Amino acid sequence: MRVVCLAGGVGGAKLADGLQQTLAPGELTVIANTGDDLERHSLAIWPDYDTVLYTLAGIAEPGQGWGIAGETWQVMGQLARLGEETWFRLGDKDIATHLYRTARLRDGARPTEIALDMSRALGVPSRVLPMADQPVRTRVRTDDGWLDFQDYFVRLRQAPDVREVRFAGIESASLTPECRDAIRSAETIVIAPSNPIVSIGPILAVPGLLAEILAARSRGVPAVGVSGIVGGKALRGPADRMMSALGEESSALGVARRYAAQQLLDVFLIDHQDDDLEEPIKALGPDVVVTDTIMPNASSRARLAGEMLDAAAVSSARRGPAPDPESGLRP
Ligand code: FO1
Repeated sequence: MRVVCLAGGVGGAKLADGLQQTLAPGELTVIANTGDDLERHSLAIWPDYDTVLYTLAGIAEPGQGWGIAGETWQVMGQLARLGEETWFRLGDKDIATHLYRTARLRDGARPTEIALDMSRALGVPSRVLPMADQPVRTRVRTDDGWLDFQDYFVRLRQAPDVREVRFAGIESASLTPECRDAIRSAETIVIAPSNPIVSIGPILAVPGLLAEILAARSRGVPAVGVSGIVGGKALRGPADRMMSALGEESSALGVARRYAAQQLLDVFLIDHQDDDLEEPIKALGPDVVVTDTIMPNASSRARLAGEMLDAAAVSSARRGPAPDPESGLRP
């Protein structure tokens, strides 16, 4: 069962871990958001990618969800003594990742190549791919003007209202052969419970990527998503406030509307707390499964991942073979 999972940071990493537990080695490919990437202290930092990588390698810091377990903070402490701004905190072990990556980039390696080498080195049985090899930077417009994403997210603790979101550089980004091949050979596409605007949004905005997913869907490959907004609140991060500020409904229905508008969903999983949204979401097109979507531990990650794959298989069997692209008729 070859699965492609589109993922942002912590929520995406948890679901990817559940999928990795459920699937055989090599069957999972994660396409990770790179819009959150930044350069600090002259180092190339890929927060969402690293969160997924560390989680799948079993070395993620369990409490905060990002960074490496058992970190020390000697380098940050010394940088602070030298008068550097240290609001974006990099642990000592994490810094090794950024040093390695920055050197490889300087030597001309492609980000995807570096990513695959890193996941191999850490013994990860899945493929974790950056969404593109070209730099894409998410920027948000607040009442005080445009901000880099991590300025908004970490330095300002997501306090300002977001009026507009832009993925700088997206027009020059292109689908990598690795992402294209993964989608072309996928038997199920999974959309993780990540922020639909700034985590899944940039991935879908990579030119050619959505078209590949839609082509897979038209071949009968099911696409399954799960809401990261439960009871109107984001499980983590600012997705709920962002959706409201952008005039969208901050709920599982709001998330489903986004994905359904892009023809992305065969089936959508929502939490028991949102069972009143089942019918309105079904009216948008996808099948709906109401379940427990919160993942407090490893076994709940595997359970949710398994339920998503089962729901995708049921939906695909119910819908039958894809329509003939010429006639629009099902065989
Ligand atoms: N998040 C924070 O809230 N504070 C930090 O200091 C911080 C540092 C950091 C360093 C490396 C890394 O890979 C992630 C880090 N994150 C930090 C998480 C990150 O900013 C966000 O979780 C994502 O960008 C949002 O998906």
